[in-house]
Amino acid sequence: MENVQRDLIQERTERTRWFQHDRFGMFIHWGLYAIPARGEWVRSFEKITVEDYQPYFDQFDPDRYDPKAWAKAAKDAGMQYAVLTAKHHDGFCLFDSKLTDYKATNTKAGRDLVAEFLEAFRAEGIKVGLYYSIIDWHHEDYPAYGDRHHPMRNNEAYKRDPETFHRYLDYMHGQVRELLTNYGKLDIMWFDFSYDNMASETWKATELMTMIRSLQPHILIDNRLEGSGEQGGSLYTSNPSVYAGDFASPEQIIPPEGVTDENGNPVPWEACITLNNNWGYAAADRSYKTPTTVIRKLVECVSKNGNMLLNVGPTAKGEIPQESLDILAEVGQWIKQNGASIYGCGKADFPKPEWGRYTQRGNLLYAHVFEESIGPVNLVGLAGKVKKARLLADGSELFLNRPWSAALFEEDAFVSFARPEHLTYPLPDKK
Ligand code: JFZ
Repeated sequence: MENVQRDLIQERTERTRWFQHDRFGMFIHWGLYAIPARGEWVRSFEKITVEDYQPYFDQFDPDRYDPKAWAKAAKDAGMQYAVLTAKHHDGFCLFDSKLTDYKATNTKAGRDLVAEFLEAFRAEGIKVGLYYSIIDWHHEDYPAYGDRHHPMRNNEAYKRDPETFHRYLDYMHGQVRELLTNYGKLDIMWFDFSYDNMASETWKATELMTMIRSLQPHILIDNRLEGSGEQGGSLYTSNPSVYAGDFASPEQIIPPEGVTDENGNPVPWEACITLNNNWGYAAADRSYKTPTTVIRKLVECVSKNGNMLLNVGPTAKGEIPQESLDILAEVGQWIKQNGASIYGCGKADFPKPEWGRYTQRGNLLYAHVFEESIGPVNLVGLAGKVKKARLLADGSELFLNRPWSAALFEEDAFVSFARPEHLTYPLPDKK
């Protein structure tokens, strides 16, 4: 038994190798909710009935959908993978499922939007994943009675027969099979989400996982089939369940200490973060993060062995909002010069410095200076351990004087330090 568990963790470590290298991805929340433009929960929050939501299906016409432009924006931002909502909680499918009529091909879009997304992103060399909501507010056999978020929860007429839930499970498993069979190699399957008693085996999770692993053995799966708290969270133990998933998915938060299991061993994780305060397009939400914040939060994730999945919410027309594109472009400018401090990097061997953060890859330590200093940046704790310092952006050398302070960084300057065993630059002439 113990060996079996060790194998599961070992397999997870191998499967997630690329993921833990790539560090930075694009999340895309897109669906009918882009039309009301008040976020992807609009149907639930505003208690909109299936009937009153129908006009959005009838009107959906993303005539400026150009996934090549999305892929280019992701590429230029330095993102290495992308995850698109194939189906969100409202049940609308961006892909051409044979199991429902509630899909993009039956709207004015008239296209399989998932297929085109996958093609465009793969062409840019970006790894691809699909988000699939295991909650479904549209399917007639999805139990409103069990859904505390369901808009019709308190409507007696709407409480469906729990005995028919298996039909929903057939549908859900069937759609996952379609996605894993008809769309080539997928790198990530991102399920969302378990709650209350709607968790783990309620979804027939063992069966689902067995199918997924048999169809696409290398695919990464998030941890939201299992749920958290008492009924789940086995990803954080030395005994993960078969449906524990490959990585933790903290949402709108960067875990203070990163993510480790009960024995202190690192668990792969990915913080999913919005650019403003909504996942789906929200026209009135102007509270965008600054590029500096995004960069620093990405650095923070990497400094704690984690990834960042940064969200965009395309409009009803199919375009990523200009505000988001502008932020991504600036992040990309920074990544172009400083990507070496992100990709393949993780937690450093040294504690967080007072002026910023370290990331590290092998013998290279990257110092991310967030805070202006008066005089040299202090490198307390590095004495004798750093051989050479240079500015990552332009390769210029930095003066290291005893007792180990480095001179002259501007705010948001970044230095790389080659440690003694990895000396690539000649030391300055000794007088
Ligand atoms: C979920 C979705 O509901 C949301 O629309 C978005 O897709 C996000 C990435 O994931 O959000 C959640 C999931 C779980 C909880 C809260 C929000 N939860 O368990 O409390």
